[in-house]
Amino acid sequence: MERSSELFARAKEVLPGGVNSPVRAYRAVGMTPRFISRADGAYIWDADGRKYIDYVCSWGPMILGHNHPIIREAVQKAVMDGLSFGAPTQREVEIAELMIRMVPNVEMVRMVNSGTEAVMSALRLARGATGRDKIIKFEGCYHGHSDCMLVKAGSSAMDGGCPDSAGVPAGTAKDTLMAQYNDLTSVQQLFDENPKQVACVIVEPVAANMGVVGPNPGFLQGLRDICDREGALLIFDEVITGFRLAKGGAQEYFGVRADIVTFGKIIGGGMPVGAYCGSRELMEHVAPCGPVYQAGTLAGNPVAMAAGLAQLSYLDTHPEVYTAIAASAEKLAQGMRQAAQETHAPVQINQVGSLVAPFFTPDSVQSFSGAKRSDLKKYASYFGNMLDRGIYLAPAQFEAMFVSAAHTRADLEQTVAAAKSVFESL
Ligand code: KE4
Repeated sequence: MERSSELFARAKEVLPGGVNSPVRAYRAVGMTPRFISRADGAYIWDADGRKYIDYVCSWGPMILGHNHPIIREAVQKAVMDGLSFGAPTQREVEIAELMIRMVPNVEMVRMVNSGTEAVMSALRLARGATGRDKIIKFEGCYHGHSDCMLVKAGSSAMDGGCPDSAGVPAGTAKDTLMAQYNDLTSVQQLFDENPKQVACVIVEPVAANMGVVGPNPGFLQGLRDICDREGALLIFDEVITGFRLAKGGAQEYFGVRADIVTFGKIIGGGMPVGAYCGSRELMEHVAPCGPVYQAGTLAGNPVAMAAGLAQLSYLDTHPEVYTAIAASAEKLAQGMRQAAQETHAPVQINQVGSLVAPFFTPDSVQSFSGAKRSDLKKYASYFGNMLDRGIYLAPAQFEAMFVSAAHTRADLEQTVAAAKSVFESL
């Protein structure tokens, strides 16, 4: 681990915490982060040459595995024509047409450069279209780092103990109202307390930034019904679930219609891409058509579009990927549950589609309060022991395991065996 240690020492001199995104610093698990030098298929190699089975998958984008030849070749070809023009290109039209074909209830797309930017823009659109200021989000859900979303946020905002970030003015935070995931009463109560003031409800259709917690039956449709009754917009933040749960994402998977859908991760194929989508009527509020301003130098970047178009086109023509990754995740989850039972370890394994997460608690986890009961010290110990066994997991409890089309049966069996040996030591 010498090379990673050396690099981390240097990194901490020039990057806050030695990283460009907090979760990568391994603070939640109290270890020196592994610096990664390359990746291929389901595997990554660290700077010291150690190989791991990768369940981070760049936090979701690598649904087909790393370094997929179709995506690599598309990028290599695109690069030959230039890196960026700041002008409209054919590929932006092609990927938007494809996304509209794959995703229900969307008629227009606006490309941005990250999930954060997609959510920030979607919230501005919701406020601009409704003329209302307040937003309802759910405690423990994470929607990127725009100011109004850094209120009781999930993901690594939880790890650093700063779910309410410094630097967010009270004037901003006051318009962000907090509900509880899987609790429709908490949502209705906020509408009752703020009549005709709520522009939108934003939700991760599957909460994957508190570990993985799926929606209870009726929860998402309940949000749809409340928003319809209250004249608010429903935003599905599908930065993780988009093009992962199904071709059409969570709207297709759960059969619930959102007004605005945000994407990231998978739609960039590993390159920096985000998007927000909705009906023509809504999206034509966005500049230059309408008064909601949003812009970006590298939005729709031709190389990034080439990567995203290659990945989405593959998913569109290979729908069998979805049944395969869900089956792999089910096998992984079942194997880990059996390992927990055989070792009498207090571990819950949640799984929705190709998303999996362990919680170190004897009780089932169906809410954020349940997720917070997980023993974080046990998670840290599990993480370190799994790393030693060649399994690369999220270095924090409040994340997800991402299963890709590249994970083989042998990879899954090796992962379950490693988990069992670690559970025995808990
Ligand atoms: P980005 O700005 O990181 O591209 O996307 C923000 C975002 C928005 N919405 C959801 C549901 C998300 O999960 C994310 C980002 N996910 C985290 C992982 N939990 C990215 C990893 C990181 O922060 O380094």
